[in-house]
Amino acid sequence: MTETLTTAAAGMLAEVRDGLSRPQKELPPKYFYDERGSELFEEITRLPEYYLTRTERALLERWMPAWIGRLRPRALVELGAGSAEKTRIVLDAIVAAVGAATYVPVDVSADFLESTATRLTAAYPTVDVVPVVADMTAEFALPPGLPGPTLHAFLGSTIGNFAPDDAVALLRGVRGRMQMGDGFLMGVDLRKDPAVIEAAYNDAAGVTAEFNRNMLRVLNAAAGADFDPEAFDHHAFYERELHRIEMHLVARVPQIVNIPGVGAVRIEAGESIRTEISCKHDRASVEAMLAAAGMRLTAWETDEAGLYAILLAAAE
Ligand code: AVJ
Repeated sequence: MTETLTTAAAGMLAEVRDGLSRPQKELPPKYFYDERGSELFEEITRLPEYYLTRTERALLERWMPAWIGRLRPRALVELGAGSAEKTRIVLDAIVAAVGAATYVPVDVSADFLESTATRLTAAYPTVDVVPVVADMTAEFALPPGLPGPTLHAFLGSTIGNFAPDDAVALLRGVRGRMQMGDGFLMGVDLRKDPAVIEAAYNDAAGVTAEFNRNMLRVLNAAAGADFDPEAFDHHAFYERELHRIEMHLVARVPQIVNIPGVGAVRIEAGESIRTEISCKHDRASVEAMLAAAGMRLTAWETDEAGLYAILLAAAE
């Protein structure tokens, strides 16, 4: 346990040092999510401007019974096990189709996994919950003897946090854990009028701005840094060439941030730290990523307005 914590802390410092020494300073979006960050994200998913979560939920409700009825998976492996709500739609369909199943939530947070496992075990008496603590971008092994076929799921458009090359690397990892006959379920936010996308990341209530600043609080608590979150403005814009939202924290005044193990980092007035990219896709870009990872699309559905897609893929 101590070993894990030490390794994680060292990894964090290396990432922070690395990210803050680039010409465009950046920090990894996984550092949004302490308890407060997860709460803020939950709040984002209920905002009127943030269409992603509710659109994905409606698509899952509409299509899971049919897709699950065809695949008849005996196990569900979910990357970045998030809040359990979207999981429940998939699990409900699996339980309805095949009765019993094994659910493998994969997440970096052991605490989070434990509470998810406890909750789901209580709600699904025929589901065996086997959590795996792992970083989804690194190699990890599934529990041995998982019943097949297995449905591998990556929901919430979290794939958008990865630039195309990194996304393909992640999907290759998924492919490496798939057997022939397994399925891969993913949710992706689609390219559309940039004004609609920008509104989703610049909500009127300012929740996304607080979520963005929360990363600095996380680094203060976890790495002993002395960021002043109030000295940074939230800035989110759609980068049209790269089809992605970029979220930045822009320094209001020049400042020097001290981070033990990293040192003193100078940030000029108006200089920004990029905290997240959220890449938007279309069917062609998704098919290209899948092909590069050794998979092929077997089902694709969008909402009527074409805001969001869920898809199923098979191993080639
Ligand atoms: C959880 C990565 C899908 O990119 O829309 C929401 C995170 N950031 N508002 C997204 C997020 C700002 C979200 N993902």
